[in-house]
Amino acid sequence: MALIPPADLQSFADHLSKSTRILALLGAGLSAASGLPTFRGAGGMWRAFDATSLATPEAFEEDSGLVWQFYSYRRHMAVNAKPNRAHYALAELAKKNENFITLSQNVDGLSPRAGHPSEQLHLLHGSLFDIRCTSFYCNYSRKDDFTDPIVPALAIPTEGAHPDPSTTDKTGEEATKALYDAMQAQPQRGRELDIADPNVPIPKLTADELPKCPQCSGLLRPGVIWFGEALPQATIQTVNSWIRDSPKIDLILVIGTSSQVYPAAGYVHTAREKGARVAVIDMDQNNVLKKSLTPNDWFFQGDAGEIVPKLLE
Ligand code: BV8
Ligand code: ZN
Repeated sequence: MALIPPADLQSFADHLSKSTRILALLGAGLSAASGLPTFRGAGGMWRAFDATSLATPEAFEEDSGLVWQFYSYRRHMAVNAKPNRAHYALAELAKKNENFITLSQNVDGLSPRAGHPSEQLHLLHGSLFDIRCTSFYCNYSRKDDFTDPIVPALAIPTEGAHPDPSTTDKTGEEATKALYDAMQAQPQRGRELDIADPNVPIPKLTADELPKCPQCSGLLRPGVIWFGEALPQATIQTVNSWIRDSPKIDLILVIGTSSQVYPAAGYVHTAREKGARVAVIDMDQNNVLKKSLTPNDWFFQGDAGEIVPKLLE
């Protein structure tokens, strides 16, 4: 149970009640209570890969099958997760106060699913459920595609569904036929294998098994912003004009983020420059922002899933 010192809760509640222009910056820690792994904590490793090393155009260029399996796994996890009480509390605050906007680094789709008004929710890093074409001249994209798996080859492997080729003593055509027959003989899919487990063999997918553009047959990619890619222009413009048009920002809530990723993390500094008091909600006592806080700010240590609803009720 997260313990919030009563005096901090009181001073925060007093300030919140007097605040009009409020910002929230969300990170993966907000969705931890929904069971989704964070990037840099324990969940930051996917198989033997550092998740951030797969979130790059270079990784996709090099092995789009591997990167698609990483994203298909995260789509599968996110589509089966539920928004937690903190997602709902932020959505309720946005409904009550049109001068409250949320900047989310999360791509898991949980804030939109919690009913957060979309004109007050800015997804700085895109969404797992937006898909777009990689062909240079093609502008095909689609939003909110929750199909899971998005193509059959990206289904989460299950026990027995892929007979092990090394078990057949046949070779060539005969072996392929034997494996195909074994596949057909599988009565139903077995237990889902934990494809995040480095010991589970990862299927080698060919380019034609990956999601294809219905317009130009080019390779589709997840509609997220990878490292080295610019954040969505329209989103940044909207957020920056909201900040520019704010004579003063009263409060910024910084929830479940290690504040390592820019330009997103830079919004804490921008808000402070506009007079905002800062409230950090994080599991980690040593969150990098902690040392920059003044006695006018707050640091609430614990699970955002528990603390945020308490702070906003
Ligand atoms: C850009 C989408 C320029 C994909 C993500 C060299 C070359 C190019 C760029 C750079 C460079 N060096 C630096 C940069 C900038 C780079 C960057 O910041 N790198 C960092 C790592 C140093 N940024 C970029 O590349 C950005 N683009 O700069 O473009 C440009 C300009 C013009 C033209 C061309 C280019 C793009 C950055 C976006 C990258 N995409 N995600 C995907 O998700 O797969 S970032 C990724 O990290 C996620 O979005 C994630 O949200 C984000 C931040 O991580 P956090 O959310 O903070 O998660 P983390 O695990 O780190 O922390 C969790 C926190 O929660 C912890 O504090 C933990 O204690 C806490 N917690 C855990 N459990 C709980 C909890 N708190 C509360 N309750 C709990 N239960
Ligand atoms: Zn296309």
